[in-house]
Amino acid sequence: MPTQVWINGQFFDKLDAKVSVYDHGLLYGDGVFEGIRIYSGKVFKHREHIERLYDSAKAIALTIPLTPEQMMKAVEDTVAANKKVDGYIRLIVTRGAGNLGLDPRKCEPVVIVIVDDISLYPAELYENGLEVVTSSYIRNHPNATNPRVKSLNYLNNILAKIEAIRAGCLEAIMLNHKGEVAECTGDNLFVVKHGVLKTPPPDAGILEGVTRNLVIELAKKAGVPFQEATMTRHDVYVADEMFLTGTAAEVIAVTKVDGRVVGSGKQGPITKKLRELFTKAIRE
Ligand code: PXG
Repeated sequence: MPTQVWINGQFFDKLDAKVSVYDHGLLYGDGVFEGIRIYSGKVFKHREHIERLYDSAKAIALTIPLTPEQMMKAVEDTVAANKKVDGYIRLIVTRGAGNLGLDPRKCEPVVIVIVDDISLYPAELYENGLEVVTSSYIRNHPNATNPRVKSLNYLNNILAKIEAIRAGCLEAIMLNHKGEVAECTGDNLFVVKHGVLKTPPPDAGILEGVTRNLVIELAKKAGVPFQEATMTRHDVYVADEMFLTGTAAEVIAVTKVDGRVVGSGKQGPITKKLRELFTKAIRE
């Protein structure tokens, strides 16, 4: 059976799952989304993702035509229809089809649930770590399209990603308008310095990642000293360890930044420990 995509309450075969060319999600990137994992047949951190989706929608004045409970059921139904045990859910709410103008008042929101697979970084990168560069594109100013909103407008991040790829890397660190470290193009960033785990605070211009929050919780439980900290590029250059977190990447070590070797040049001990705790958490 082809992949079944849920659109506004109906299932469509993948190739027949379509939206209007007048949809403001396509025309203007007007909408919000979530990326969620399915581990062992369970939707991972389902409520956290749904909550963030509704917060994102509220922030852009988009009323989702379902209650959170109905949304969760649509997700569960789509997972079941696709018989997915391990996979990836892309939940999208677009402003919907309107006319060719920015005014969203004629738009009827479209809710889409896609259940498919996710491609991981090659396994050896989880052992050896990623090399990253700092992007010349800064993260969006919080008074523009706020990074705390997971909106359909990812052009800024895509430009940073292209820059990373051109530099021979898979990820880029994005700074904020003050020159402070924010996050990567689709992952949050952590460093370890003198045994203390640090990550930028939400107001540094980041998406407050579900994986980020889980890793903080795991670190605290394991007794790893932790603080949210404002950081500059210098802090990542001189870090003892560095790693990224995200639904797609999970927890992955970074071993080189702008050509500088991070710590020992290998996945560090605290990163390793947190990766193990994360792996345990997704199995539970
Ligand atoms: N920052 C940004 C800008 C993101 O887009 C994260 C941090 C991590 O958040 P979570 O909640 O996932 O821990 C994200 C999430 C993809 C993909 O296809 C990207 C994300 C999630 C899932 C898939 O590249 N980004």
